[in-house]
Amino acid sequence: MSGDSQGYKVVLGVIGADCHAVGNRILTSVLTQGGIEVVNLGVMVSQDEFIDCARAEQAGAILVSSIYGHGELDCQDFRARCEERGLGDIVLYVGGNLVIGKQEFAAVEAQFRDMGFDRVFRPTVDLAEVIALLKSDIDQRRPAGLRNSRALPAERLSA
Ligand code: B12
Repeated sequence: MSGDSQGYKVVLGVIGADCHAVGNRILTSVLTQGGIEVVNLGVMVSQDEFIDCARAEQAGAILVSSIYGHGELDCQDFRARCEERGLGDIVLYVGGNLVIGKQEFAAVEAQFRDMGFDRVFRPTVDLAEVIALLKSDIDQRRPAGLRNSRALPAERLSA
């Protein structure tokens, strides 16, 4: 794996009042090694902090972690907030221990997909798979002429 970001830039953080920091550091390290530039906001990040950063950095995706079990509450209306702030088409991923206790992952996945997340990951996900999906999803959201470039559609920048 190379460390060259090839124009793939993401904003990463742990949402809400969640202070679990270890997975966040691992994600940053593995994604960076996998050719993705990571702007890491660390822990206890609000929805607007993710969105402000994604706009300022012209990122192709927001990656939300939630480990302490309050993901549903913290992520509520995240996609709608992105839309309000001009990032309606941004790739939105969420992963971690999203709900309290043990629940069927398929149900959790369906719940977060309904909330507007493009992909939902369990804690044991293979991060090599995440890297491949991320590159493909970011490419698909870009206009053809801008594939593998950092530039975003002009309408996003003016919102
Ligand atoms: C260490 C730890 C703590 C430490 C955190 C220290 C720190 N600063 O990091 C302390 C003691 C502070 C703590 C506190 C709490 N904790 Co705690 N903690 C843990 C513990 C033991 C390990 C977490 C860890 O580091 N895992 C290792 C990393 C590598 O794994 P990870 O975080 O899951 O991240 C990986 C994946 O989830 C995935 N991933 C994560 N996000 C994303 C996002 C995307 C997009 C993708 C693709 C993948 C992905 O990739 C990561 C890297 O591999 C876990 C139990 C466990 N074995 O997991 C409990 C655990 C997470 N804690 C738990 C709880 C409940 C709490 C508290 C609420 C307890 C309390 N009552 O106070 C508080 C919350 C405090 C807060 N405000 O956040 C529960 C959560 C339960 C749930 N979700 O249902 C767990 C699971 C323990 C349990 N079995 O009950 N905790």
